[in-house]
Amino acid sequence: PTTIYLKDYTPFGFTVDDVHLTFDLSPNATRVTSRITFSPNPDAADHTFFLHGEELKLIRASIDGQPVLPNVTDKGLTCDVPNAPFVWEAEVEVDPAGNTALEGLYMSNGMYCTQCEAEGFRKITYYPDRPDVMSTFTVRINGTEKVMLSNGNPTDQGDGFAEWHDPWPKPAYLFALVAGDLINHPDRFTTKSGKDVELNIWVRPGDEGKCAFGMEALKKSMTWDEDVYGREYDLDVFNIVAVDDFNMGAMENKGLNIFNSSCVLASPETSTDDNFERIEAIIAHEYFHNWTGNRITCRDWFQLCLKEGLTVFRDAQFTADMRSEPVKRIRDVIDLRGRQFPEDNGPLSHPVRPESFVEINNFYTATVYEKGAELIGMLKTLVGDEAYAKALDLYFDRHDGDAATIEDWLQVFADATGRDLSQFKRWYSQAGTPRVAVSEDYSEGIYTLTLKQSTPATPGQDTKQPQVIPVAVGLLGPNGDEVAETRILELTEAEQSFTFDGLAAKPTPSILRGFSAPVILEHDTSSAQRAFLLSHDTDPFNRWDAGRSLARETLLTMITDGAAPSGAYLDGVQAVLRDDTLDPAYRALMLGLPGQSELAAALHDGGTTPDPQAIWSATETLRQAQAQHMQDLLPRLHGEAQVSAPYLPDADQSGRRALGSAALSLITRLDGGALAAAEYAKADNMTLQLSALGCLIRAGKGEAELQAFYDQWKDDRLVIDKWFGLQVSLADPEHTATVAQTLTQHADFNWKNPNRFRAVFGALAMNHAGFHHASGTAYELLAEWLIQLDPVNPQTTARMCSAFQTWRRYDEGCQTLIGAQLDRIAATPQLSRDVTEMITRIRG
Ligand code: DPP
Ligand code: ZN
Repeated sequence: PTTIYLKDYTPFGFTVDDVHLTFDLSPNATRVTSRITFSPNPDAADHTFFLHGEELKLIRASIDGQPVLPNVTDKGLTCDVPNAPFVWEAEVEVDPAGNTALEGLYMSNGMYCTQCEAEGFRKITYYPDRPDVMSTFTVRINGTEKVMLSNGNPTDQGDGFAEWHDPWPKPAYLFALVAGDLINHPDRFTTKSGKDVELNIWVRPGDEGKCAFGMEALKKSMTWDEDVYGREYDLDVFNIVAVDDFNMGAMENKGLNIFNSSCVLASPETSTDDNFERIEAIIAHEYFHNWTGNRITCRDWFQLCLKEGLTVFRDAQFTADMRSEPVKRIRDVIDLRGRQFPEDNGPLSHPVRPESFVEINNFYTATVYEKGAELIGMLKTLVGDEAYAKALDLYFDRHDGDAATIEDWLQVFADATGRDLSQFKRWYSQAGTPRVAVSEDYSEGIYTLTLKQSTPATPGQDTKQPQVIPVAVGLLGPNGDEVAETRILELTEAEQSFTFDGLAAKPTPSILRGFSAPVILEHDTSSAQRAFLLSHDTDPFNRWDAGRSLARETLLTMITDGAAPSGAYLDGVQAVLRDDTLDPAYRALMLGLPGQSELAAALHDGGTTPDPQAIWSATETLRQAQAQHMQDLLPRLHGEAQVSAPYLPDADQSGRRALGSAALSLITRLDGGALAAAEYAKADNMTLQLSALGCLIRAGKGEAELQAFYDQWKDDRLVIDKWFGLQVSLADPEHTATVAQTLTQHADFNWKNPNRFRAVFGALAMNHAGFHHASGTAYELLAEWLIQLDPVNPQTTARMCSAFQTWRRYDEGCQTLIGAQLDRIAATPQLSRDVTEMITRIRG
């Protein structure tokens, strides 16, 4: 396979002035006719006329009306062309019904749809399928489907056809087409400047009752982007379509967003509070791409973080504004530590802006998205809110209509603020999670904080340069009062000291407030100090994190020394949970424990080989201790969930349910499931129903409820995904692989549907002790199914390979077992480029 490098970028030899596409739809033989005006690109040195094209049957081609015979390979075609503007026409045939990879034009439940990011358009027609080639598109769809949609505005429609025109030049990855028997949930929105926009969410018949929440989220997103970023919508219509078979969450195609149905359809009976919050965030994310991604796109795929990091950052701001800022921040950091840190500290580690790839689909990662968003947050912290706003205005002004780079992005900040960002740029090129070691000194009223940064070697990067790390620090006095307000320390050297004076006594530092940088803090501090921060810190994030680090510390000593659960932790958390003035959602987060994979990483970092079984047992023991310790408090916490008002998936109600559910899971450890069974029986929304069912499964009960749940929901595919996932993720480690294996035999296990495949195998990989069971059966089961899925859907298969990325942490036995499965996958004939790259990188 060919490796593509950032340093090799050259512009395409031609510009595209306009694109006309005609689709004659037919399930196995859709004809696509393209008419494209090309002109020689004066900025390009190479004028080879190469058009990408894969899995296409070329019927005919012509230039300026004269038939031509291009040179066709399995990657595309070349052709001799005039040294002046010319009109290229081609007719190709594609097979949407046979397209199981869900890339290009394919069918899902009898409906036509497309996915072109990153490189799917080349499976629709011959084209320069690269993001820096932008053009207006005019599309005609001929077919018998009731609804036929494409990008932009509708221009004409009649019996058997529909025409669309998108006036905004766009790269081909933003092209979309949908045709099928769909029903719309319509609404309208008036922009700030008075433009009337028609909004639609299109779904399969039967799903029309699950669109209202998504529509509200869309309107809120539109208002928010006007208010906060000054960005208005720019077409007459905005369409969203829900599709069942989809490799990712959703796609921001211009004016025609296509969503995995799990990321848009919602109802209180079938969706949990977490589903609602996620749907709201994803709708916002895709909508925000209209400016950060579509109006300003990426020059090449190495710049993916330019649109994704920024758009994730924007959707996080939106969620914080709609709900609770500290709760959103804590949840994002849990996610970052749970998904991005393992990636950044293992064989798949790569910079936020990668410098090479074999298959770009393998780089839609937590590093590009979530660490990419952290970089935007740090930039904002470093320059301040006002300068950030000014820089963003300049970015939109200067680059509207461009295919831009990270250099362009940073230049805007440099110009708007006068700041030199050359050191900041290292965040984009250096992979790995920086460690920041803290030491303290106090004498004669002066407190000195010494910070030392280092980043471990990552694949291809043996040594690292110091990065600029904004460390937000506040100081607390002995009685818990804040004696120094939050100050941003800019750590730019390998080691640097910062002083605070005028202090009457040695303070307790609260470091990395709000998680001001995506680093691992190494601070050798006593549990008394952590407990002190847990009860006094004014920064809600650090207060939570103090509890988290106490939990981590006690779990680690339980695992390594067989110690008993720490009283300081149990008392400290109990005190926070008793405080009714605190947001229930926040208190629910306080009850959480570090993930078992995170504990494995911490052990490995400290030089101990993690034993997944021991980690699981310690976690169970600590949970049991929590339950006993808080026995008297739990009924009151559980009572928080009893909301008498009609169900609303808002921050207030969902926080109360989260706390109630966390309490129920502890109560189940004491009463054997009596309360959970009662709660299950009376639950009238999916959040409470699923949490009660989860408690029962964890307690080794709930067989009857599982069956009842299935019977109740067997016709709702999104709920049945939950049914599959829950059984695997909560299975006892001794039986996890068997449970997963049995479920793959279930009549409803439609493995070609990515949501269903992920429900089982995503959950298998997440069940840490079950996945890493010493028998190796889970590894074997996953490998077997990855091998089966690869020829059908390489993209989803490759994504799931990352389950093996942490394999070098574990003992030799595990490594041998996983190594054998990696070898087995690698030896599979005709393995896809996607999976080949993943396995090669994971094996190292
Ligand atoms: N660009 C999509 C998103 O992140 C994924 N393909 O919104
Ligand atoms: Zn995105």
